[in-house]
Amino acid sequence: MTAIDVEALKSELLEEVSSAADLAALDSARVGALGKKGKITAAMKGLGGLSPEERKTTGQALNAVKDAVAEAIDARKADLEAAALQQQLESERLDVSLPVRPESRGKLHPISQTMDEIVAIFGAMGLSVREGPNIEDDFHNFTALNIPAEHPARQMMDTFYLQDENGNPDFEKVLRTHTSPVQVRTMQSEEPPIRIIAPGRTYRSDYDATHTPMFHQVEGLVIDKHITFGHLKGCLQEFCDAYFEVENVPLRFRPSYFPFTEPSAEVDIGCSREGGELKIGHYDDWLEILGCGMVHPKVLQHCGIDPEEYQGFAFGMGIERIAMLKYGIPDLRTFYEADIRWLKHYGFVPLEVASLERGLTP
Ligand code: 2U9
Repeated sequence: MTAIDVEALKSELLEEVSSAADLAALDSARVGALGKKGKITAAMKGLGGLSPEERKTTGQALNAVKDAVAEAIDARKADLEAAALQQQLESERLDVSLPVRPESRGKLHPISQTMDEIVAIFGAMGLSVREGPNIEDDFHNFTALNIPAEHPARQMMDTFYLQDENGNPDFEKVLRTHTSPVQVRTMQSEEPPIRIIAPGRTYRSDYDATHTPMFHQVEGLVIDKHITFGHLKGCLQEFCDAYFEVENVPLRFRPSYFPFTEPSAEVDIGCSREGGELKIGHYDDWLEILGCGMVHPKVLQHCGIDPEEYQGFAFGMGIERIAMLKYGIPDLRTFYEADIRWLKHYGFVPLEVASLERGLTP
């Protein structure tokens, strides 16, 4: 066995380590030097053929080479990792001086805004919100409201009748035609005094320029021991002044008929349509905005309230209609077209919540 040229082996291996261009090349240099089939391991195996003296010195020298190569690998690895990090920092640099991209904010739909305003106004008068199911039974939508079977009001309301999956003819569910069933349910489950409003979706099979199959209503109900038509007038006057932001809006109560109220009235507000522009206030024209009346004694009875002891008033209005009046929206159907340009134009800034203290509209 010839003597091993340890120095030559050392410089060859160190050269391989220092010339490794990346971590993968460095790893193959490591395997080639220190691995099971690596050059140092092979040289160690060759020691057996040397004289005892040479074996000792060469063995020590090979161990020193092994340590030197391992150390060089660690150092090269640290260099390569630092270089990779530096390169990543350069290529992923953030320019913090760039202005932020403009953020596109959503808007509140005019229906939501109008509902919030209505809730704020009646809330300040002590009425709180109740909700109920959109799918109703015949009793809550009709019978309790003094609209018995065969009553013409059932046809007038263009009801959507629902079927169960077996086509059972006794299945009597409907899409609610008004939010009145919410008040029926409240009277059934709560004790007077009752002071509530019921805003929500309602459904009628009707579609033209002024009717859509789904629309929104808000109804109000106040039940107590000595409630009069005077309370109704005061409540609606306060509502109209606050909602239209006009002091003492002229109100006109015209006698009308609803099965669930007696007496019943339709309410007009004073307005001017001169020059094609609608103005609300003390002018010589009138505009219908809502219906109302004293709750019919039969309705109180159906809901478990003694009409000898309690009476109350109720009112109802279409939310789209009063939103169109206040915000100058000319066409009902545009409420449901989900046209983003329409929403940007007629929508409201979210989080600027309607309140009487801050002004209803931002
Ligand atoms: C109960 C008792 C009475 C609610 C009322 C009206 C008059 C009314 C219409 C306005 C326009 C519906 O959206 S619209 O088509 N509503 O005119 N609503 S009194 O009366 C009730 C409700 C519930 C238990």
